[in-house]
Amino acid sequence: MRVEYVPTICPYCATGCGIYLVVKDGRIAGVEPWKEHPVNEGKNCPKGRSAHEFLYGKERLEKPLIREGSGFREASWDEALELIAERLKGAEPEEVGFLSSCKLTNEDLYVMQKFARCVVKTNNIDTPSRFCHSTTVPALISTVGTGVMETSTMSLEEADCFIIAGSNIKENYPLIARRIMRARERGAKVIVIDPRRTITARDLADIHLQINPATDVALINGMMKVILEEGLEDREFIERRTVGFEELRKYLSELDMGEIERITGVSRELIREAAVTYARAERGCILYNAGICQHVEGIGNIRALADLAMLTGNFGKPGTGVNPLRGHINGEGSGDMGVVNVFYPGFVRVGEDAARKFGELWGVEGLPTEPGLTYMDMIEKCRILYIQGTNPMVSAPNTNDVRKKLEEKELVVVQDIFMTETARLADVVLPAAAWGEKTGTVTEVDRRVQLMRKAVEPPGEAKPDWKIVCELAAKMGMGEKFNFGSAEEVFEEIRRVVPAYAGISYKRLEKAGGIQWPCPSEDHPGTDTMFADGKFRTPDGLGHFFVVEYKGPAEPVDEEYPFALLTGRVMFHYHTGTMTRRTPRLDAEMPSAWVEINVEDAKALGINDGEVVAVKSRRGEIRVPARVTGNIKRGVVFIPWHFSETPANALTGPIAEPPSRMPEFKYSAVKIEKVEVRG
Ligand SMILES: Nc1nc2c(c(=O)[nH]1)N[C@H]1C(S)=C(S)[C@@H](COP(=O)(O)OP(=O)(O)OC[C@H]3O[C@@H](n4cnc5c(=O)[nH]c(N)nc54)[C@H](O)[C@@H]3O)O[C@H]1N2
Ligand SMILES: Nc1nc2c(c(=O)[nH]1)N[C@H]1C(S)=C(S)[C@@H](COP(=O)(O)OP(=O)(O)OC[C@H]3O[C@@H](n4cnc5c(=O)[nH]c(N)nc54)[C@H](O)[C@@H]3O)O[C@H]1N2
Ligand code: SF4
Ligand SMILES: [Mo]
Repeated sequence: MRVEYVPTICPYCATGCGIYLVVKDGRIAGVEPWKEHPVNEGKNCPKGRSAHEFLYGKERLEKPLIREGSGFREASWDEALELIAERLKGAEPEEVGFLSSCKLTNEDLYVMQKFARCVVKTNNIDTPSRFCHSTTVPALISTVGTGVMETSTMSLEEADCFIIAGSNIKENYPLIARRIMRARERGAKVIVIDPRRTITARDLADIHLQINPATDVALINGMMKVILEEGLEDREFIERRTVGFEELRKYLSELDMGEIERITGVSRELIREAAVTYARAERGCILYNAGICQHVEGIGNIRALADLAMLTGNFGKPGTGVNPLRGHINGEGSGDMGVVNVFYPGFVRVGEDAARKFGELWGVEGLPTEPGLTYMDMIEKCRILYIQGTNPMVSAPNTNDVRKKLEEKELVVVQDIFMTETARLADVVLPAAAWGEKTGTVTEVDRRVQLMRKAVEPPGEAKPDWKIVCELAAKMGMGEKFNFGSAEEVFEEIRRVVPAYAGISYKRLEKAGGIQWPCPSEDHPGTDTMFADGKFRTPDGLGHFFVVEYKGPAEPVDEEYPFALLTGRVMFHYHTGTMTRRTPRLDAEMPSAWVEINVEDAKALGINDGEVVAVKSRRGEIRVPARVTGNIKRGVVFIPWHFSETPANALTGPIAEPPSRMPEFKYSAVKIEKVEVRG
């Protein structure tokens, strides 16, 4: 038997842990630790340890499929691509939308956006980053000039105080949590802001601010008020490196701490303790994620956190900053590659200049100059949808409505590795090669570009995503612009058009741990810490304070819908479950969903632990067993959203206005009812 060890990167979260794939006779038989990999040093969480199993899961797509009646028939690649090309040729650019992915490689994504812009001539392209960090990008661009993690996973150990806001990091980034634990062993303090007493709060927090959901702005304003009252602000930093402080100071001085206590549900003593602990730190590090981002007022939440970091001068050193935790394996890369309705590759803003610049680089005329539609707006408005590596029937808000919209479309193409809930509604299904079956790069949470290597052949006729799209371009008469012979050739073009990637090559990426962008030239080592040169990336190089007023959620609880529903994740599952629920070891750990409810609330409703209850919102209803606990606040309930048979997103709904168009996954008004048992 031939055994081979192929070094690669875990396909799940954006931590980007290294693993070895053990290949026996052309099949991946297991995963082994990659001890020299600097991110995880040979450790992996349960998902990483079983990362190969889903490849052999049921419903793996192996052939193109075309709808016939209520089912599908197999088709040749030629026939399937011909059909799509004909429909695309007959459509106006604004009628077509591309829902792309944070799961695919940079090469796959770059080719997809190039197709949308060069062939269809539309900026209607977006990814589930819309649901993840669409609030981060405008918030941090307006405050510090760029929406990226400012330190690195490894440098977290240099921090002496962490604020972990709206992230259950111990479950969702276990190998990043390990760095925080190490820092803590050396004396670092940890402040966790979360309405639930999560495993993160339990195991990592010195101070847990168990706030009412959607009240973070009030809390952070309260913390800043304390810092100013105590004279703990970094005056020199504020004067030299920022603008807008005076307005903020004045606004904060007028706030009433009693009111802040009432809104947040956190005592002023605890707010004070947290504020002083952070402000006194040498290297204070803010890490935030979905609990902060996924709100209609998410941009405000993040601006307030940036204010807090600027007030205390926590920038430019390893282990500092206001750090968004990109979640998906290639969430960062999807933005870098321009798979966004408002950015060409390299975050060049859509407009006349961008169209001219990329028109010259690509040798194509008439590139689109107007911003395209966002994820949910494409589902609403486009006649033709090309859905690649995303599963909106489970991951998008208000899934009952998404189903209706998809059913009304003239053409839905789904390019995935499995027959997903979304693929079942498609007209054409295209089988993609998965991780492990193709080569390509991904960009992790800390701007770390890494190489994923092909270990085995894809099943049946499945092909790498970039290749499928190149073949479709050829069918549309644009083959010569998509004449790539390998993923590496695509990457060479990426290097030419994205300056931050210019110094990165496949050769250099053979090194464990990859390279962090910006990396402008081949002799550049990559960038561990942003802003180390003393300048922000704003046009004037300064940090911009914002006055952020507390506004609250879009759909506050009321008498009819008295509970605030939070949705989120668990360690063993990943998003819509297409991969982890096809991994027997993981599914056995956690086979179904539940609703977490406070002991007192359960008592008042006469609900016992384990009893199935109905959870209803204005948009839908699901039935799940109650998990009665003291770890969640009164008036708040939590449902993990990984389980499509009990879809949490049947309940969610409100979406922010532009620019973020972020769904409020972290607050929907619901009611909980006992389910009548009929005898
Ligand atoms: N195991 C696993 N790991 C993952 C993923 C996965 O699906 N499974 N997904 C990856 C992706 S794409 C992402 S984006 C990340 C997400 O990572 P996290 O942000 O850690 O994920 P969530 O569990 O969605 O939400 C985090 C916390 O926000 C809290 N929260 C809810 N509302 C509020 C609020 O109003 N304020 C505050 N302060 N907190 C609130 C919730 O109680 C929850 O504990 O995880 C990544 N890692
Ligand atoms: N209620 C609620 N909803 C949420 C969230 C929440 O906290 N609460 N979080 C939101 C967040 S942060 C995110 S990031 C989104 C995630 O939402 P999605 O990205 O839509 O969810 P995934 O399950 O990761 O979907 C990835 C899809 O890609 C497919 N796939 C995997 N590998 C490949 C490949 O190589 N090629 C192709 N073509 N396909 C592939 C998988 O089978 C799967 O169908 O969900 C959002 N939705
Ligand atoms: S922490 Fe993330 S990248 Fe690391 S093994 Fe777990 S899922 Fe994979
Ligand atoms: Mo995400």
